Amino acid sequence: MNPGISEVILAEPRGFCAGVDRAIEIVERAIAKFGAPIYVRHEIVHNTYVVNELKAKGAIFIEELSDVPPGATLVFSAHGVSKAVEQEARDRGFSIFDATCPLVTKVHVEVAKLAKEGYEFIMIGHKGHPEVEGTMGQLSSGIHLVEDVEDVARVAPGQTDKLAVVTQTTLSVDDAADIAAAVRARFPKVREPKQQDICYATQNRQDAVKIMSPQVDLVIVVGSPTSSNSNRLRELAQRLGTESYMVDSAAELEPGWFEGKARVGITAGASAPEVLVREVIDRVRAFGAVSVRKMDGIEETIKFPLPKGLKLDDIPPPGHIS
Ligand code: 0CG
Ligand code: SF4
Repeated sequence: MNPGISEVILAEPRGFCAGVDRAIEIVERAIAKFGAPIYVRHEIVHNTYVVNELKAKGAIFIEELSDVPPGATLVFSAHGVSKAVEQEARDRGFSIFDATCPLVTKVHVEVAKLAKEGYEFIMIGHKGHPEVEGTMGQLSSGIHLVEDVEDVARVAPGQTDKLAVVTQTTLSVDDAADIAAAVRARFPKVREPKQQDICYATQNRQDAVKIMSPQVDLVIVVGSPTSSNSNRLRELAQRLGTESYMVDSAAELEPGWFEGKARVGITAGASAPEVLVREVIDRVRAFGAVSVRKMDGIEETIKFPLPKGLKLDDIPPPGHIS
């Protein structure tokens, strides 16, 4: 019990985005329609709880397509895949459902379109992240990754007349702007996306943390360690001068964090389910919080359609890609 905590403030918006809702629904519908097991390439979204729930329902998560048996149904994760992975999955004859977020696909489409026009790309993103591998893997060459401003000084495109910037969708909005400015300074003719590639959900959750942080003494972010957008929320609160921790579940909360903290802010990454937020609130109440207040914030109404073939009367043939 910590008598110091007077109030919990909930960030708005927080938690699931439209791309995550859709990706989870694709796996659930595939299981309901075709029966378990359904294979999923990579964690469908970067959340331990979501992955464990889907495993319990009959999903099998794999990284290598060689681990998927012939004739199986395979779902690509929300983060997207490279052309090589897509081709290998087709060659192996799987029934494929693509849960790539439409906002990631939009970046893939832009890369393919500009590449045909002779462009090379500077991609702003985190090395090794599956979305970066998927976007860079839309082309066999000509995409150069920069992770920070220092990388911009080192990057060596083959030409600079036709150069375009693309970004990972889940970056720090402020860091990406700084890196893009450095790219612009070094390559003044560079083409930038009309609308930033950083998605609405990443932007809105970071904006909410910017409003919330100065009002609280501690920020708790619900999210898994692998989740880029969740990590960015914790990092942002910390940069704004508010002590901040990211937890995968309420069990990870440490009582010591709350000592001397009157107001506690809670948010959740785009892949973190609300049930975990509720459990965190309950535990913070048990530590002594008196009231829970929801911040005012943007209401997100965006929803993405499901791929064809997942309605109950619509069974696709083997080897299709939807
Ligand atoms: O934030 P990243 O890209 O790591 O993904 P996560 O699965 O956490 O969230 C949304 C998606 C895709
Ligand atoms: Fe799509 Fe953004 Fe959600 Fe990723 S975080 S799944 S890009 S809406």
